[in-house]
Amino acid sequence: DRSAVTILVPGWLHERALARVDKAFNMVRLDKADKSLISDELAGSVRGIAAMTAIDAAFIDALPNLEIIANFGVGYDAVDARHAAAKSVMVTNTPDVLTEEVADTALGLLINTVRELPRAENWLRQGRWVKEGPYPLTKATLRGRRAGIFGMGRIGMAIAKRLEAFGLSIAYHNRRRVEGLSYEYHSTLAGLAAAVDTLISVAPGTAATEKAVNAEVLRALGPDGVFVNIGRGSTVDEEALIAALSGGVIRAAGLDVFADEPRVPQALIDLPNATLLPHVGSASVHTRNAMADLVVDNLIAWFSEGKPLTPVPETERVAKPA
Ligand code: 8YV
Repeated sequence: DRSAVTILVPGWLHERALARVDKAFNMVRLDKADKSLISDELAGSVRGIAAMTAIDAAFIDALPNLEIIANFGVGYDAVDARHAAAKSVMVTNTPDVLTEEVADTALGLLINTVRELPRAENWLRQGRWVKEGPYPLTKATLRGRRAGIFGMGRIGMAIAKRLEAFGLSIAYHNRRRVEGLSYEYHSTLAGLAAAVDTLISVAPGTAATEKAVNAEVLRALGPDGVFVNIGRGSTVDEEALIAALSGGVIRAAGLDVFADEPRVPQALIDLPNATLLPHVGSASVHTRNAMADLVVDNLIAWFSEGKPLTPVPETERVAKPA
C-alpha cells in the first residue's frame, strides 16, 4: 500500500510535485533538510525524500529506513550521492525532460551576451534612441565564432546542434572523448579554450570541475573571448572571471549560474560586459512540470516496481530492500 509509505519533503518543492506526492504517498514536510528537525518517530518512518535542496551525509544517516532520494533537477551536486550509494540509498535526477529548454536558454544567453540585446533594449526603454540616436554597434558578433563546449552530455549535444545551425564550428572538452562524435575533442579545458573564442560550460558541479574555468583558461580564450555558463557556478573561479572581464582578458560573459546562489557578487553586477540571469535555464511552466512529474514518477516506480526511471550513475546498482 503506497499511501502508507512516508515521503519526506524538506524545504521548498514545485507545487505539482507536492500535490502528486501527497496524493500517492504519506507526505511529510520539513522546514529544511536539517537533521535536528527530525523526531525519533519520523526518523524511523521515512522511506523516501523528494527534494530540491541539499541532502548531506548527516541527513541521510539520520533516516535509517531511507530507500530513495528523488532530486528535482538534472544536476544533483547538492545530494551526497556517493554517501547514498554507500548506504544503499537510491538517488534519481531529472534528465532529458529539460534538455531542449536549457539548450534554448544557452543560445539566448549567448546571443544576448555577444550582441548586447538586453543593453540595447534598455537603451530604448530609457528613451535614449529618441534622444541620442541608434544603440552603438556591437564590437562582437556570432559570425565566424568558434565554439567550445565544456561538458558534452545530453545538454551539450543539444547546444552543439543549435550552434551548428547558426554556422559556428564546434569543439569540446569532456572527461572522455564521446564515441562516434565528429566534433574536435580536446583532452584539457585549457587546450579547448586556446582553440576557440566562445566557451560554453555545461559541466556538472563535481570535485573534478571545481573552479575549472580559471585565470589560465580565460587567458587562453583570449581578448575576443566570450564565456557562457549554463552548468554550475562552482565550475568557475568567479574572482578570476571578474578580473578577466574588467581587465579585457576576455570580451564578455553570460552567466545563468553562480557559485553562491542567489547571491551574485556585486563586482559582477557592476560589470557592463556581463549578462546575468537568475538561474532560469529550465524555468518554464512546461519544463518544470515535466521535471516535477519525473521526480514523482521515480518514487512511484521505485515503490511499485522496485526500479526507478532515472537513477544517477553512482547508485545505478542499488537494489530495493526486500
Ligand atoms: C533545477 C537545474 O531546477 O536541473 C538542474 O540541474 O539547475 C535546474 O533545472 C535547479 O537546480 C533547482 O533544483
